[in-house]
Amino acid sequence: MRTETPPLVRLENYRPSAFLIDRVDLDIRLDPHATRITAALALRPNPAGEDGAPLHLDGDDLTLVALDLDGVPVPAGDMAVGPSGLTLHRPPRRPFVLRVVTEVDPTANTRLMGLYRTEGVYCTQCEADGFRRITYFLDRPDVMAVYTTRIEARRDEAPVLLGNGNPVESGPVGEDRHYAVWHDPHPKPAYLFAIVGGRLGKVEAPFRTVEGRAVTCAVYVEPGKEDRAGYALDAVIRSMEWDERAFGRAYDLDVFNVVAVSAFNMGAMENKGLNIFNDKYVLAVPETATDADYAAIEAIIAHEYFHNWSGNRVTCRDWFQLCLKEGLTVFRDQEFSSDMRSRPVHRIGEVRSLRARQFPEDAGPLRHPVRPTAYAEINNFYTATVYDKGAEIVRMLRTLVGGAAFRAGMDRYFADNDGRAATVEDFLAAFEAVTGRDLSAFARWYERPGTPRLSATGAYDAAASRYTLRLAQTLPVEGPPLVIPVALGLVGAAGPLAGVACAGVTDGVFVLDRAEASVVFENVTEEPVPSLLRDFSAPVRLDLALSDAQRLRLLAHDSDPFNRWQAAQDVALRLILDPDPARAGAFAEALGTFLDGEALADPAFAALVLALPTEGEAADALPADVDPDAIHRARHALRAHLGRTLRPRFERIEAALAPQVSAAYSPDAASAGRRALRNVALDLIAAGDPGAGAALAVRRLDEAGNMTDRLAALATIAQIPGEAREAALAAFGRRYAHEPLVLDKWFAIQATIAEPGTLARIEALKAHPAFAMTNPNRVRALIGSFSMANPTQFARADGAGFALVAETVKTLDAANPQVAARLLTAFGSWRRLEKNRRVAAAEMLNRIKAVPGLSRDVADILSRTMKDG
Ligand code: B3K
Ligand code: ZN
Repeated sequence: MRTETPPLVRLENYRPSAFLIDRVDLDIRLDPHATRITAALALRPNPAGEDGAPLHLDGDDLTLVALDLDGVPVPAGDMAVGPSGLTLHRPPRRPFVLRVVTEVDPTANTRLMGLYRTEGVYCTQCEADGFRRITYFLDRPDVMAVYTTRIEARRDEAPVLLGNGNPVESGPVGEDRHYAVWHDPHPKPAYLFAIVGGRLGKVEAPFRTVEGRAVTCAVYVEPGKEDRAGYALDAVIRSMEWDERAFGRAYDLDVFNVVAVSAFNMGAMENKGLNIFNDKYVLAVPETATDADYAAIEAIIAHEYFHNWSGNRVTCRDWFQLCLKEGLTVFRDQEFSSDMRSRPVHRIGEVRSLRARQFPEDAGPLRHPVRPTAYAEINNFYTATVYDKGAEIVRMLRTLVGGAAFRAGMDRYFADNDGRAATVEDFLAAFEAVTGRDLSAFARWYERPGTPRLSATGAYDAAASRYTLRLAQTLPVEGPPLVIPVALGLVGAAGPLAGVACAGVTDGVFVLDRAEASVVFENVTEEPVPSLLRDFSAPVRLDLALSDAQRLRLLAHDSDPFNRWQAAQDVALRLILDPDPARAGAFAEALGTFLDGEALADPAFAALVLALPTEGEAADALPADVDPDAIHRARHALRAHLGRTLRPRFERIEAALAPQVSAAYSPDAASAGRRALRNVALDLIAAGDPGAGAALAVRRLDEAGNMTDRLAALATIAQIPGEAREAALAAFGRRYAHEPLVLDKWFAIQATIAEPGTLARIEALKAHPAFAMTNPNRVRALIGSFSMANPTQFARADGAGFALVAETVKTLDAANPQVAARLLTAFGSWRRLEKNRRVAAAEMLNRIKAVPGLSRDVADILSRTMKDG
């Protein structure tokens, strides 16, 4: 057993490394069970580091074969080797070369960190601390070196050998082996190191950078699946073009490789010149991938590519600065997707996901600042807070300084920090330098945990034609106020009010940098409805008491698409939390008018307006004692009401869209929007009339020419008990028996059926030949979807849902702690449940706690989840 509450690493204890490594020469002989790694490390004392310190190299699960210093074996008495690394007691005070020979077993590596094998392919994952599972090293991001990597393997086992940087040479070794040498001229931290070896097919395309460099871009996949790699390759090319145009960032190597592997702990990894991807985010053809998959592939390809500048050329000084690369890169990929698709529709999607994942995190025991100040296990900090709230901070910064100054600040940041390991302070300093502004108050966003509340009250003085808005901010944790950009406007009975004057509002934005402030609008000739936080200008919770009628005015007339959507969400949320037939009727009527007017003009937007807040969002809006069954019932009743009242509209929409939807599949945003609207309509028809809905869904399943429509129909019928459902599920399972990524969708749909029988269904699916605890995608599809997207069954009052997830966490922890820990975060909101469920959750957490030898990953999440208060 390691320890119950793992020790903390603290930001305040950061010290520069006592040694630096300038060059790394690696020779890696791939072997399924005994891969041998020879590393020549050119070390020197760090002038900024502690003088006279011993040299401690990190290591994890390594067999040390040999160690010599400047060609002389290191005597046993001069060193110590332990489970966390290797120490040289008296290292030289001058530059020297340490040659380290280690051996690892990639086949036995079930943690999927370091060097491992998946479906016979050798690959690596080094972020955050996997390189120490390959060789002994200063495994910290502020130690940056130039790497040359020679990889050798049996030709039949690994005909393709890839490394970071540019290919230098390759050739045969004896009868049946071969080698390849790769050189990466850009100094990088060890977490960006990668190699791949295996049988892989590829598609490739040339790209010429704005600086004139000829680049070959390639996407490697399982042989035979090359036809599924085209969309990802196209997304690479579009990302390269966009980063040149939008941020002035050009690519800097002769090759850019993407490799898809089947077992991967996360989505993808931005290794220099050799991005390694979960195949879920690469492989796509219309028969197996949905519109959402295409959009995710585009976004993640872009995200990893954009890291080449925001993360790789400029990296992080230490892991506390993780948001420096992640928040910024999420912001960059969001901007890319917004340019490729519909900006307002994309923004709504970003906010939905922020509210679904980050808001609950920020309100529960796993809450932490965007820049944490302490961690026990850094891999547990790749969170929605660091990524998505981190991106919101960058977005607010752009709103505050304006587009032109933002671009100038980004240019300055890249210029000043290129080749360096930087901090959040360095980032903000670039914007201070170009704008002359003091951003120290804004910087609090990085430090203050919890979601701020913004409350607003308005008063209209008809005689003076004046409207006064009082804004106040409160934070869950005491402290000085935040700088909150509030984009706003006033909406009259027929549309946004023009000719209104307001001091303190620039380009439609008021900056609230005090606890409270008043905003006074003059020339207001009718009582307005305020439209606040347009485009979701800050990641806060807004308290603004409006009537349904006022909100529905915003839906009908606001100029800001985000707030139009938000208005419908707000009305729906109130109806879920506080059902009322009369108000539901008025809501349905307003939606009907909206659909008549614009559904066909912007189907993607209309589909979002019809998508009610999720059960999770409804739970998140309650202060305590959450009863998921009550929420489910109320939400379903509202859906059923809309389905019945709006059915003629839905049928008209269906008829109008049918010809376009049945045309040849194209993944573009407009076509996806049409499919989305038609599928939401189907789902609401089914909510209102399950019999008719099931029949329609069966017909759609037969007719569907692509996975988007087929899966939507399956998801609809899955929530309607009966023989038709069982037949549809069985047929789908047979049809895609040999398509693991499609079976994942099938697992997920069944895991999210809101019925008590789901537990037995999941137990049966665990025995399905395609299910494997060793593949994170399978676990996430079946168990992760259950815990994250089936609140009534996960949080069953009898505790059986919690038990299922707890059992999985316990089993998985021995093999893959990172995935186990991530699964455990589903318990993050347990204290907000009603009493019986709370007691049941506590019991399961205690059961996990009693398991001897928990990993640091799981022990860390567990101890924070269980901490009082
Ligand atoms: N940087 C990786 C995530 C690494 C997670 C390590 N536990 C992918 C990304 O955010 O781009
Ligand atoms: Zn990233």
